[in-house]
Amino acid sequence: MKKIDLRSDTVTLPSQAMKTAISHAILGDDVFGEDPTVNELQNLAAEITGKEAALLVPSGTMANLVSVMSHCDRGTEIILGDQSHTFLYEGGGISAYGGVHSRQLKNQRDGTIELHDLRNAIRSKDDHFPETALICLENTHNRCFGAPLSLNYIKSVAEIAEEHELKIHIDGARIFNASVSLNIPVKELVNNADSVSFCLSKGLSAPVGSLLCGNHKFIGKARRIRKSLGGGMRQAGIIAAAGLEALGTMIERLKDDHNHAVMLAEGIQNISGIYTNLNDIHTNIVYFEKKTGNGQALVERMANSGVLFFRISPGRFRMVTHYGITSEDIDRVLKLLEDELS
Ligand code: TLP
Repeated sequence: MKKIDLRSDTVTLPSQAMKTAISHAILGDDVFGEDPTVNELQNLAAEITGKEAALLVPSGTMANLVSVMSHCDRGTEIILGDQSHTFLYEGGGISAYGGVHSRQLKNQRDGTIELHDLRNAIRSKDDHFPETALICLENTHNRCFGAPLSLNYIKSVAEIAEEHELKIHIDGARIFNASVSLNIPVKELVNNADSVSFCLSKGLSAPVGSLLCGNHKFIGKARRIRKSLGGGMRQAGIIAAAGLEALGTMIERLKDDHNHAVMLAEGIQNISGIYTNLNDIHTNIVYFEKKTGNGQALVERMANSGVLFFRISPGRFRMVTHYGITSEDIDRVLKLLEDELS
C-alpha cells in the first residue's frame, strides 16, 4: 500500500524530468564559478526575485545563516519572531557561528510581528546595548499555519527598517507558496527586502538546495562565508539542473497542494475528537488539535496504517501537502482518522 507521508514537503522526490535534467547537466567547478548549470540557476533566481545576484547553498538553514552573517557583524542583534524557523530550528547557528545576538518578538497567528513591538525592540545608541542590524521575516510562516505575509505588512516593516537604517532578510523557504496564494509575483513580495532565501527542496520538489538572493556586494560576501562554512560545492550543476526544472514546472501546481490542504482541513472539521480552524488554512500546512489525550498513540496507529505526520506538541499535529499527495490520498487519510477516532 502507498505510504502517505504528510510530515513535510521536504519529503518530495524529484520528478522524472528532474532526473533526466540531472543526467544531461553540463558541469564545471562551481567553487571556481565555472559550473554553467549553477550559473544559469543563480541568474534565474536573481531574475525571479528581482535582485542583482543569487547564490546556491545546500539548505535553507545555511541560506539563513549565510544571510545573517553577511548582513551582521559579530555582537550585533537581529530581530525575529519567536516562532521563526531561524530561532526555533536552526541549531542556534547564528549565535554559534555568527556571534549574532537575537531578539525574539511574539509572532501573531498570521506570522506577523506587531509593528509597535518591532519599533520598541530597536536599540537606541548606548554602550550597554548591542546594535540592532537586521529584521528577519518568514514568508510563508511555517509555525504560524503556513500564513503568507501581505505586501502591505512587508512595506510597513520596510518603512521602519529604513527609518532606522536596518536591513531586512526574508526567509522565503516557501515564498512560492506565498506568491501563488496571494497571486502576487515573488519579485513584488521581496521588493522591500535586502535579501531573500528560498528552497528548491520543499514544495518545488527538487532534491537539494536553496538560493540566497541580494545585491552584488551582499552575494559576494555571502559567497566567501558559504565557502568558510563548508558550503562551496564543486559540480553542483547536478543539483542546479533539478532546481531549474523545478522553477520551470513546479510553481503553478502549488495551487493543488493548497486545495488539498483545504480538503484535509474541511474533512478534519467533520471528525469528532479533532479540531482545526478553516481560517487558519492559507497554503499547504494544516495544524490540528486533539480534544483529549496527548495524541502520541494516534500518530503511531496512523503510521502503522501507512500515514505519517508529526505531533508538534502534546495534542497538536502538523500535516503538509505536496507533490506526492493526491486527493485520493487525502480521502484515505480522513477515512483512517475517522476510523481511529470513532
Ligand atoms: N522546515 C522543515 C523543518 O526544519 C521544520 C519543515 O519540515 O518544515 N525556513 C523555513 C521556514 C523552513 O520551514 C525550513 C525547513 C527551513 C528554513 C530550513 O530548510 P532546510 O531543511 O533546507 O535547512
